[in-house]
Amino acid sequence: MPELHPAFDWHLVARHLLTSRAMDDMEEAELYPQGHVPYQFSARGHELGQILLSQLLNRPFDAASVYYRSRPFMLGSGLTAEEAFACGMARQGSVSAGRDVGVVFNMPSRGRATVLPMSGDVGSQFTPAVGWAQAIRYRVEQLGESELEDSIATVCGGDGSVATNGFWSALTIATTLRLPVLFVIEDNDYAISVRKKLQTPGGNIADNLAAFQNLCIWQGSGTEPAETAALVVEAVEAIRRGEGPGLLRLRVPRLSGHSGHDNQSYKLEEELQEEWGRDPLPALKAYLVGTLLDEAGWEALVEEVRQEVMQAREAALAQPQPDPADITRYVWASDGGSAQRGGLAAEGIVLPAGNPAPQPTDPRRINMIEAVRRTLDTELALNPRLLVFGEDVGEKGGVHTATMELQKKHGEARVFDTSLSEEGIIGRATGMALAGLMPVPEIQFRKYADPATEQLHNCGTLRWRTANRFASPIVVRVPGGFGRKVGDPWHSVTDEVSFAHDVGWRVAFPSNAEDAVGLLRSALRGDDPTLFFEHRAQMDAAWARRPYPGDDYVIPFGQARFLSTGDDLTLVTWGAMVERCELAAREVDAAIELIDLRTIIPWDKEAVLESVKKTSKVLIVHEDIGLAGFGAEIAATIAQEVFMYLDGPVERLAAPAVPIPFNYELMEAVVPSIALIRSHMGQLLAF
Ligand SMILES: Cc1ncc(C[n+]2csc(CCOP(=O)(O)OP(=O)(O)O)c2C)c(N)n1
Repeated sequence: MPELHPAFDWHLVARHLLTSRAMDDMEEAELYPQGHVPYQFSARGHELGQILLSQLLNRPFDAASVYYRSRPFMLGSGLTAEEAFACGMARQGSVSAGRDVGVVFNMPSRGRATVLPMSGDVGSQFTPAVGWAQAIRYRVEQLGESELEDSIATVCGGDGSVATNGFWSALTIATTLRLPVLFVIEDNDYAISVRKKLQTPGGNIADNLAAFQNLCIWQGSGTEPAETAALVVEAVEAIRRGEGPGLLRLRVPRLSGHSGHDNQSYKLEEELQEEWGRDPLPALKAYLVGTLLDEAGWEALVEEVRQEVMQAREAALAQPQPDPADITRYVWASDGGSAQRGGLAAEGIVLPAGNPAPQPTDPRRINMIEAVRRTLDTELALNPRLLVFGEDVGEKGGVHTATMELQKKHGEARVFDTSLSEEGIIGRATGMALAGLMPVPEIQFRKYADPATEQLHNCGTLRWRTANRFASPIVVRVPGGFGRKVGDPWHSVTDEVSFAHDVGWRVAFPSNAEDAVGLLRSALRGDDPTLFFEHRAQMDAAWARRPYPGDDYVIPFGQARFLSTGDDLTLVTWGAMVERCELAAREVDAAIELIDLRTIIPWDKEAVLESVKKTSKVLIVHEDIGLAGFGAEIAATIAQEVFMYLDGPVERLAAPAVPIPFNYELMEAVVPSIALIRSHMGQLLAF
């Protein structure tokens, strides 16, 4: 009689596997056809390895970044069957309060792993997991939290997920930095209907990674209890001992369709039969009957679990529907207070509120780059959880020099270069913030945030999607915009409107050094994800230089600055256009009320509307293209809310819908010029 692997509570393994199976049965046979579960994902065939893994993740800072096939792992990590049903039924008691798909989970630790908020995008789970792993190391080595020493991060995905950018980005980060993270690939041969040979040559990612440096590899059956148990234990222990990172490939069958509506027509009959031959349920029964319990004991357990699952189903069905009145809550920290996990506030850390009055001690004016550098420097000194990173940010000090000397001063663990992957930079930052740090990544130029789009979206919506269980406040510095001497389609993009359209992001767009200090510091001490735009034309512009307003200076978001007041015309702008608007306004013989919004999200609606009520005429100027630019939002708000006060059309002046050109004359023809701003003001004043 074989010995049961001693690392596991096999009774619990059986219970969780039977629970998962009974839930899939009920959902497939009744709840999905009846419409109670609108979107069904079965884990049938995948259960064993997941449940075994869940039992090993018992250190206080262990984390798992899982995917939609991971419900057995969730049950093993403490999610109840009622909660799991409630998730599928989108009820109030679901882990997202009915906001997200039933298998898109999140869960603060219940004595086992913290389950990082999942996303629906395949592959997006990988880079936050390596961020968590890097945060473990940071907290142990830099913050002295030795009790976290052997904690690890794990991340699960299917054979299709190994083709994604996120997988490769995370693998690069994990192996170059030798992070304590285990990649678990549940290889079921298919990504919906696409066979795995299209995901990796030959179909076996573990074989293909054999030559990858700094990576331990294990692979084998995910359905044979003795073999799977030995593999999972070996892998987890090796990562805990610091031998990681590693990749564990478990071969499993997907015994149901990809999701509720998939009938698997693309699989041959023999293939289906072969897959059922690898069902882990009878294999587990054979492993346990005669060792842990007898045949009658097994049957009794099956029946007991079935009864429990039926009760859980009824309890979930009886749960209330979520209240539509709450649906806009939890986009921002201010909506519901700190999350249970993620950011500093969740760990009870309160940073000084700062002083909204500038207190310069030196009248000399610094440029915007120096303003950013000084603010990062003081906040690094104030907050030991703050980290600054990105491409060329470390030794070189950034291609825009904003981080010059910071690595020397604060050390390589806190100010560092990253691999060239924007998805990796932002996804890692998300994982670090979830682990209680304040990451401040730099994206080298606005255009190069493109590869990070998925991670930016998911970071922004994370608090809302988890109904405030988790938050991921990060501050992303993004230089961009036209240069004073040169522009081009790659380095001169602003496109701030797409960030404004990204749910959950605060967006700052300072025009000068003083505002840069106040807004950046406010973001760094805040609890929401923030995009901080650094305009290339303003970085060293004489106009933008100001005295340093002090180490405690903050500007609350959503408060515009009035550069001039007047009754004749309201001029609304931000970023580099503020300078041009001010120069243009000087040349006009009228009383212009010039408003620098300073932040796009939130924008100071009240200041703009009050001004328009007074002047009755408004011109909005921005350098991003006019087509669906942020000016359209402002114009629509004015038209809707103060229409009766208007004495002329709501005018917008912005770039035509083309990229910024390389040739200087062409560039100046695209970016709104002082002359053009002046002539638009003149026309509107004469209207
Ligand atoms: C970025 C992205 N592209 C496409 C999809 C649609 N989609 C959902 S699951 C899936 C297949 C994933 O297969 P695999 O990673 O092998 O996991 P399995 O479902 O087999 O467990 C696809 C294409 C998605 N969710 N995200």
